[in-house]
Amino acid sequence: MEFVFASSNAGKIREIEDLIGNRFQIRSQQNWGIVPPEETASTFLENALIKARNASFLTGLPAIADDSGLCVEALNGLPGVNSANYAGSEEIDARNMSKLLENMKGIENRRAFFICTLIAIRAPSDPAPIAVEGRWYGEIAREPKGKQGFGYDPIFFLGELGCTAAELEIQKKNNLSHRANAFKNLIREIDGKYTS
Ligand code: ITT
Repeated sequence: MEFVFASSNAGKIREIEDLIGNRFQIRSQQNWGIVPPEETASTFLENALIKARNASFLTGLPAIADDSGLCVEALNGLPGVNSANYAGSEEIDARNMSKLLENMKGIENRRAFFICTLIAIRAPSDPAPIAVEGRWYGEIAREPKGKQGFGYDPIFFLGELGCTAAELEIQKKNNLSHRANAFKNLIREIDGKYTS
């Protein structure tokens, strides 16, 4: 079965290519030159649905969308659905991290989690989307460290490993991450629910 992946984020696309392997075919919406829709909703679930419907409508294919972000306990879940644009409309990872570190100055509770919500639909009008999620718990570091990954990985500290997510090789991140867990759930659901 072939899906369009409703994302234009190069970091996500790299990770999901590794996660999906050859279980089913998946091609980024960038292959069709699709302009990402505005993510106007206040939940990951709704924004994933907006992206999946847009890509499915424009390609005529079943679609998978990933809406994800970082939720910080002491900031009541921020940056949350605005993780990509936390420091402004241009997505620049370094600026987003600086703003978050600035807002965390003097805060001792550093607990946070990444969340990945995935949606699969067979068509834009699919009345029964598959929806799954994965979470990854850690802490906000005091300064960025590491060069792997993308987004907030350099300031996402994993206590049990003693390093940030950006210090992990992609395969290691893909064993542990919110996206890895969500994709495991998605593959199980698709195997059980889609027969062709
Ligand atoms: P698409 O909508 O085109 O997929 P996007 O980057 O706008 O790309 P989201 O709206 O889902 O995607 O925002 C996700 C943001 O959350 C992303 O830009 C990062 O800042 C952050 N994020 C999500 N997963 C992450 C990860 O595994 N590591 C680091 N940061 C992550």
